[in-house]
Amino acid sequence: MTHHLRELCRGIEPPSQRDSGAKRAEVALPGSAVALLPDGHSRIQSALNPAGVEAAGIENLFWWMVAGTTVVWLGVMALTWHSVRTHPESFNRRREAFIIVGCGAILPTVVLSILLVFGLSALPGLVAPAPSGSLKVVVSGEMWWWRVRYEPAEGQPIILANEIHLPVGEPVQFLLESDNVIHSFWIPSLAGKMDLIPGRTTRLAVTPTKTGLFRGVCAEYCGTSHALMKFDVVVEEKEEFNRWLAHQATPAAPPDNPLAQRGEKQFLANGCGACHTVRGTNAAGVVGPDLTHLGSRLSIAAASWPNDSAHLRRWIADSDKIKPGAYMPKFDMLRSDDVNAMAVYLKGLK
Ligand code: HEC
Ligand SMILES: [Cu+2]
Repeated sequence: MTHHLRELCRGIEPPSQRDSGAKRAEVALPGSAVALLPDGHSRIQSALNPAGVEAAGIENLFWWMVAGTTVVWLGVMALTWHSVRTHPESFNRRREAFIIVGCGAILPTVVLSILLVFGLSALPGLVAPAPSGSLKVVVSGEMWWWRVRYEPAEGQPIILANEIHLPVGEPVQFLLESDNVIHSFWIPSLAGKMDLIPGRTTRLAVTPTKTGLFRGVCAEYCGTSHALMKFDVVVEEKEEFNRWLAHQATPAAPPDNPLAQRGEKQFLANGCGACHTVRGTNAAGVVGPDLTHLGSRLSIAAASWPNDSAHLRRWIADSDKIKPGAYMPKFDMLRSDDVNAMAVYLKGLK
C-alpha cells in the first residue's frame, strides 16, 4: 500500500519541479482566486472577481444575500443581548411577546422573502439563451476531459479539446452534453455552473467582459480523476480570436525536422490513431482528445500539466500515474527515444 502510494506520488510530481527544485504546487482550493500550473501561467478563478456579465449577476446576488443574512443575524444577536440583560423583575409579557414575534418571526420572514424575490428575479437572466446568431460551442464531458466543438455560422464544425477561446464582449452559447456520467461545466470568473446530463442538451450563455486566462473546472464529482478534469479559457480580442479559430480549423502541418518525422511515424505505428485524430494524417480516432493542434494548447490532460515535451513524454509513458484511471493505456513498453520523438512531434503540432 505504502509502496503504491509512493509510486503514485512520484508520478504526480512533475520532473520540472524536481529538477529545478521550484516547489510550486497547483492551488485549487475553492476559495482561491488564482490557480497556478508549474508553467507559470496563472488562471484566474474567482466568482467574486467577475470577468463576465453572468458572473457579475451572481456576484451581485451574493452580496445581497450577505447583506440580508447580516440583518437577520443582527436581529437575532439583539434578541440574545436583550434576553441576557433583562431582569426577571422588569419582565413585561406584552413587550417580550412583541420582541419575539418582531425579531424572531416578522424580520426573518420579510428579509428572506425579499431575498427570495430578488434571487428568483435574477434567474431568468442566468438561464436565458444567447441571442440567435451568437457563436455556438458544444462541450461534451468525458471521463476526464472536455471535447469541444465550435460551430461557426459558416463552414465546418471544428473539433478541439480542453481549451476554449472566446471573443471578449460577445455572447457565446454553450451547448452541454455527456454520454457517460453527469459532469458540471463551471468557469467561476465568467458564469454560473451548468450540469452536463446524459441524454439531454443543457445550455449556458456566457458573455466575457475582460480579456485574460481563466480556469474552468468540472464541478460535479464524476469519478477517479474528477479533480483533474479542468480546462483553460482564453478570452481575447475578436481579431485574435478569429485568427485562432481559423488556424484551429486547418489540418496539421507535416513535421519539418527528422526527429518530429520519426515521431509522426511512431505515432501512427503504435496505434495512437485508433483513439486520436490528427487532421491531415491517417489518425482519425475519436475515443480521446483531438490532437491536430495539440502543440498550440497551454496544457495537457485537461489542464493538469504544462504542455512541454518533458510532460508529454511522461504522459505517453505513464498516463495512469499522472492521471489515475485515465482511459489512455500507458506506453511504457516503448523505447524512450521513440516516446521522445512522439513528444517532439506532438509539441510541434502548433
Ligand atoms: C485507447 C485509447 C487511446 C490510445 C490508444 C491512446 N490514447 Fe492518448 N488519450 C486517450 C484519452 C482517453 C485521453 C484523455 C485522457 C484524460 O485527459 O483523461 C488521451 C490523452 C492524450 C493526450 C493529451 C491530450 C490533451 O488534450 O491534453 C496526448 C498528448 C495523448 N493522449 C497522446 C497519445 C499518444 C502519443 C498515443 C500513442 C502512443 C496515445 N495517446 C494513445 C486515449 C488514447
Ligand atoms: Cu467531470
